[in-house]
Amino acid sequence: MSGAISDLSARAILDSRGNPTVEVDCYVDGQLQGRAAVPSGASTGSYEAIELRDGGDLWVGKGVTSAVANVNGEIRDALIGMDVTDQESIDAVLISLDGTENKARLGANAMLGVSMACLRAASPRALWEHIAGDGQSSIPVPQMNILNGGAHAASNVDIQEFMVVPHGFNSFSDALRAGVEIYHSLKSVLKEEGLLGGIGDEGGFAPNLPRNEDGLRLVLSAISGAGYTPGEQVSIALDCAAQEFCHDDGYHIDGGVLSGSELGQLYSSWLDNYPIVSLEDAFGEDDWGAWSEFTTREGHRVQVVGDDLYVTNPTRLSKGIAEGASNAILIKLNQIGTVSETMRVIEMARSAGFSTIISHRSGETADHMISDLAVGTNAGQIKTGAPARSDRTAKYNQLIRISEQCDNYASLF
Ligand code: 2PG
Ligand code: MG
Repeated sequence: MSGAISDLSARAILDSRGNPTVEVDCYVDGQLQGRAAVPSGASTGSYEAIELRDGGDLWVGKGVTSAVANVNGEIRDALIGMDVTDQESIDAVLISLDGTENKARLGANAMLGVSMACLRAASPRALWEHIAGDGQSSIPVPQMNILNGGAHAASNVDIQEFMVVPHGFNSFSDALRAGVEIYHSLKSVLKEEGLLGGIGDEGGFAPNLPRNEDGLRLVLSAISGAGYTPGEQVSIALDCAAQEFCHDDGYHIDGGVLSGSELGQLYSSWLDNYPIVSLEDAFGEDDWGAWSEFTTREGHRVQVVGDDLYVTNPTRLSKGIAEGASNAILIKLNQIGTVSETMRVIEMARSAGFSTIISHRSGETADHMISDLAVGTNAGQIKTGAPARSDRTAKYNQLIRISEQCDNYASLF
């Protein structure tokens, strides 16, 4: 939709954890053309772009009044009249207006809300088609987080996410159905073992477990219990979010303290015994040596994914590429704060032969732009939580809609 931005208007709405977040409306030639809402993390990397929060007592310190005011004031004034289809220039103006390295002044939440709303407003057709342009598109293979731990649960489990990856199917709908059946199967398995309790932030079950490895065992029996062949049809992905249990003296896991090398050995034993295809944030965000050691040894048999390690930041990604720290990257719009910068990081990863996984945050809204982004950039994979709770199913449901038009289901191998 070509045309000039005639207005931008932001408000605070609620996210899936009950915290305020920024929603932005973009008007083109007087018409509302694009609306977008910003997600928010819990296990955030310290190198992420800064999410502006008010602090103080209101909203438990999580208010976004100043971020909203930045959109409705300074940002609106700077962008009015710009061509809404010129995403690069819009984002460049946002970045120079902010003037900081990490978007701390205007807030990455304010800036991303605007950047996303403009992307939507600029799309005359389905968003994924607009993003794809003349390029390839595909429906991504999902990583579905069915057992939650770490910062997303009140349990004793250190590993943050136990996910199933339904890769052995010819269509997205078959893959999604398998994931859903396994989610329900896990519920039965947990019930049988007397472990059924709460739900974590991403809609997965959140039991207390004797050891982290029990999560693998339970997910494995959920896969078989649903009638699928582990490893062939459905495999396991983990997001360890290891920064969360990385302390000065080492990694605190299963009641012990391990060095980076020892933790890598523990993961290797899991790779020997379980059909794990992807391992995210296996080590802390500054433990580059452990990352490279592990990727050199295991990168041939597992996807090693940097999330907090890279924070969708080109400088950190280029270090990771140079050092062979991983072979894949998790992509989150709000870690870097604009659409254009996110696109450039996806391109950079792809040129280095890294696989790309487009990701939600643990705090989400009904906005499903990441589904279109994953399809339109031909990312190959998406990570967007359990197939439960509207904030998560919004993304899967958008992929169902898109797959009526796009029948190219990505393959993992
Ligand atoms: C992650 C994300 C999403 P958070 O670590 O990958 O699952 O969690 O948004 O809390 O950083
Ligand atoms: Mg992660």
